[in-house]
Amino acid sequence: MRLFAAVNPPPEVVAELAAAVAPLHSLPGAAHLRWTAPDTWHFTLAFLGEVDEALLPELTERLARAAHRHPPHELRFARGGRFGDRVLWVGADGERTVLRDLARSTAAGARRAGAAVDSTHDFHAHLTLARASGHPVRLRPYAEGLADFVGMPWTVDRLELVRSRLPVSGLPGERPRYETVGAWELGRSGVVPDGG
Ligand code: 2AM
Repeated sequence: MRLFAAVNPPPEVVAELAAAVAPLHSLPGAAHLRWTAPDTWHFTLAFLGEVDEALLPELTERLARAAHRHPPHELRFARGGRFGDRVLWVGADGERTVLRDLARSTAAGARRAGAAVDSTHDFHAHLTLARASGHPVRLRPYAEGLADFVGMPWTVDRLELVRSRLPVSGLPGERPRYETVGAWELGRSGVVPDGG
């Protein structure tokens, strides 16, 4: 199964960011971008790719330990950025070094469990808002549209392991479906209880 580890912002923070992003949909070329859905917005800490189901017990154990080693911390979404004209993202302000350390532990734990986590790029906190779809669009005005954005603070207090199911229909605009398969509170041992 295709897996990644992530942290998810609370709904009011997502709503605030969605309001800041809304005007960008009127910029030239916006219809040619593949926009991510606000209800799936997250910071990816580690992308695990295809993982054999047999690795899940050890992976779960390792990720629980990684979560346990880092305290809850405060972030804000802040400022737009881009990877060339391929990806438009929003970054983070606040206790970013804690998030980075959590990301490094998560990647290391997943690697020890046998997942082929990419080790060539260090963690760069970014939430993908839109991706190029093949039709060229200049992303600079989009990133500039978020240059002054600084959102409300939120507390990162749990690490999630998410399964990603890629679209199979081939219909344009169809997005991957995400399903949380494990969650651990930061700074504490044990899993997040049901409904928590
Ligand atoms: P991205 O937003 O920077 O593209 C699910 O695909 C999540 O895993 C996305 O948030 C995506 O990050 C991230 N990811 C990181 N590396 C990836 C890769 N090589 N392929 C697909 N997704 C990747």
